[in-house]
Amino acid sequence: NKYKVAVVGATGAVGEVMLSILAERKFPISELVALASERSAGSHIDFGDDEVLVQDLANFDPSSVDIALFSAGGATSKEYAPKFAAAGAVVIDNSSTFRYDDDVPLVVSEVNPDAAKNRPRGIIANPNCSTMQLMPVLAPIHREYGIERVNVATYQSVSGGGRSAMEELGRQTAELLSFQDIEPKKFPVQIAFNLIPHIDEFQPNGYTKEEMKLVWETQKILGDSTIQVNPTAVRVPVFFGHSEAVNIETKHKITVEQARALLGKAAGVEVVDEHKAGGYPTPVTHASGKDPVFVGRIREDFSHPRGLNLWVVADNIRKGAALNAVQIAELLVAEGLPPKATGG
Ligand code: A2P
Ligand code: 11C
Repeated sequence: NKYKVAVVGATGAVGEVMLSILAERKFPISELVALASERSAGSHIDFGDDEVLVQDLANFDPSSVDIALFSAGGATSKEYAPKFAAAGAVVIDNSSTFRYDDDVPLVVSEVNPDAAKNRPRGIIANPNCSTMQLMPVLAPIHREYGIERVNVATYQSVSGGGRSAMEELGRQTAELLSFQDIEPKKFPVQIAFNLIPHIDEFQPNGYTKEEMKLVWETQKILGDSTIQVNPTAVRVPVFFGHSEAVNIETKHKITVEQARALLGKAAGVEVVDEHKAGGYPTPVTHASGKDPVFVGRIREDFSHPRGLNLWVVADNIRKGAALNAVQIAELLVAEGLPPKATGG
């Protein structure tokens, strides 16, 4: 089977990587449709060895699309994802619009792939990048040792905020190094040479939405609403790769050796944990441009009888967004989703 695949937001930071991962993994495509706003309609973007025309989403007829990968912001998903689903496409949506709806599965391909089969609205949600990279690490530990509580502080790169956020870090860095004044636009305050403990909107409880995503999504994906999550989400002046300092409390004690053995065979996870300079993952040295989630600094928490510390790093645009979306599409291929057009 070959499929007509639409990428909505194809010119964006995530969309561009979706295209390259679809080509790299040789996804069975009969036709690739690149969609964006009228701003970039008419331009061309790379898809493998070819170039494809970018079309205006607002004027596009989705009736022949089999699979649509959406990464064009929440408002675009809200308006157009139901239209694509009503036209018979399976939508894999990277925004937070549908993630918390009971009738929309939230899927990490290595963790809960079967959830993707039950999609009454024709929509499958892709988790937020900071939850995404935690799940392949926490799921095997939860299965064998029972996780009761997660304390997590994130160090999130600017690419999570899209192209304009990356441009802002680059511009501010250059301006400050040449003694010019800067004017924050995309971020609430200066991001270059700074840290910002504020991602997405403040909630009535004083947490940010980015922090609450870690709570809601962890419980939904691991299928256990008793897991307590205590999050702090911070933006850092790094271009690619989110990092997380994670402390877990388990029902049954897990030792460093047991954690290394378990994570060493976990799908999508790579352990980098040597007690020497550079023997740990960093966004630049390990994660950027790579598929796995990297785990290091594995330590028993000497302040708690059943506590474990982990340092988790991944490319937020790849595993955190584009790669998992393509892996969900691969689950559809594996389940034998019938394409609308045969022989394509
Ligand atoms: P465009 O290039 O036309 O602005 P990023 O997350 O890197 O900022 O990218 C956002 C992506 O979402 C881009 O591909 C952008 O297209 C697309 N996009 C934003 N708003 C819309 C919209 N209203 N309709 C279609 N695509 C949109
Ligand atoms: C960031 N995690 O790093 C965000 C980007 O809910 O899909 C993705 C927001 C989301 O800014």
